[in-house]
This record gives sequence, C-alpha cells and structure tokens, in this order.
Amino acid sequence: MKIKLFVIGLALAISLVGCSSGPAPLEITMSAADISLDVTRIEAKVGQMVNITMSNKGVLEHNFNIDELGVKQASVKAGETVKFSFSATKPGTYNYYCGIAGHELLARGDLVVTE
Ligand SMILES: [Cu+2]
Repeated sequence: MKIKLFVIGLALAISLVGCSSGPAPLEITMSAADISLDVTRIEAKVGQMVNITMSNKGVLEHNFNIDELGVKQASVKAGETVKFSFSATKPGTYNYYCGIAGHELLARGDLVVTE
C-alpha cells in the first residue's frame, strides 16, 4: 500500500513539473537592415517565452517594440547584437516594429499568439 501511494505521489509530482514548465521557449534569430527586419512573422503560444537575438546588419540604428506587451528594446547600433525576451498572456496578433522615426512601416512584423 505504501509503495502504491508513493508511485501515485511520484506520478503527480512529475505531472506538476510538466505543467509548470509550459511550452519550450521559442528561439528567434533576427536581422535588422536599412530599413527592414528579416523575420516578419513569429508564431508563439500563450505563455511561451520568445527569446529574440537581434543583430543590426545595417548602418542606421534600429530597435524593437511591441506596444501591447510593453516591449521597448533600446536602439541597437550598427554591427551590434542584443538579446531580449517576452511572452504574451492572451492570444492575438501583435504588431512589432522599429520605433526609429520613419522605420515603423518598413521594419515591422506580426507576432501571432495562439492558445
Ligand atoms: Cu529601424
């Protein structure tokens, strides 16, 4: 009887660990150029951590913003690479863009988050 309870307890512990970890993080490598982003669509799950490695391959500065998620990555100078992360708690399509004046319409993309 004690062994059976132990096995049930162990199974419960394993399933709880499985739940709390959620979906594996999404690794995205992105390049910014003058004036574009080479990744224009990112598909993620609710609660999934999105890890971005963004390299600036251009001459101008570029940055990365998602207004609805409060993502405001500081500007990246030419030749530099930054890493940053975010996740969404609700499904939806979130616009991301470079906030440097005049870049928003060209250097942009959609983060599509589903359940
Ligand atoms: Cu830009």
